[in-house]
Amino acid sequence: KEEKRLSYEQKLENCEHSVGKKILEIAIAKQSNLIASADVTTTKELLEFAEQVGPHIVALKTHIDIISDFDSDKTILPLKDLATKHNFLLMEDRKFGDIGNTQELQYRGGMYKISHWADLVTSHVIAGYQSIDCFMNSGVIAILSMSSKGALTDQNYRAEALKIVETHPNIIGCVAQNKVPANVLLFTPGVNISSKGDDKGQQYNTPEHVFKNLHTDFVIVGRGIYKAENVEKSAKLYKLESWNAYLKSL
Ligand code: 5FU
Repeated sequence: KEEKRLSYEQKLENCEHSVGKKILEIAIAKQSNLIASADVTTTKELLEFAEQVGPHIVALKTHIDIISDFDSDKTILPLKDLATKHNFLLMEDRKFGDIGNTQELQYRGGMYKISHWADLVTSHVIAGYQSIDCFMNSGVIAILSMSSKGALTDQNYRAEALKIVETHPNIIGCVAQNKVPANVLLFTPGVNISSKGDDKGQQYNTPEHVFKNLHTDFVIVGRGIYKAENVEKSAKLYKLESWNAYLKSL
């Protein structure tokens, strides 16, 4: 018999990390499990996008280093205000992948000062357990496997990575394309309703597929929303499809 998935309420009871609790509380309050990926390249586009999708998402995922006119006062301050206004978290998809000392410098310093504003950060765990110690101000989402064709995250790698995910207190969950134990929050990118992939190796599944087969907790949608003709409408559609797929998977 198939193992049942846990509800957000059940996961909230088991969750110990404050940011993990927060994202679950937002999911329950907004009836949303959608994370919008804001892969736009100017501050203006980023803020407009956040304003449009804000009411429908639990978190806004950024690649802050693709913003061509980044400025902490003009980019981050208004973004934080929008996050407060619409009750969503900021998730920087930095995919750290270095030794702890270097990651600490990248996380706290440089021009982006990620530790000052990111509620969540993504990180590989390829450098080992201790490399994750430096992320003190954010919840960490570990990369277990990737959505692109030919990714090297094979079963052995995933099994070893999962041991770190399940034991490191800074880690709240992981990004993966496979099922994970019910106590780990699962974030799944590579989600699109109308496309199967792109010509650069990206592969897409539907919300229905990932909730039913992977027991995903949160879907991450980029081009399906920010490239849509009507961004707000598309965010709403992905929110409803994903929430219904979650309810069906219970
Ligand atoms: F870890 C991962 C992964 O395995 N696949 C991804 O696509 C992260 N991503 C990110 O999700 C990627 O960097 C994009 O920011 C986003 C997906 O965007 P899309 O436009 O929906 O393909």
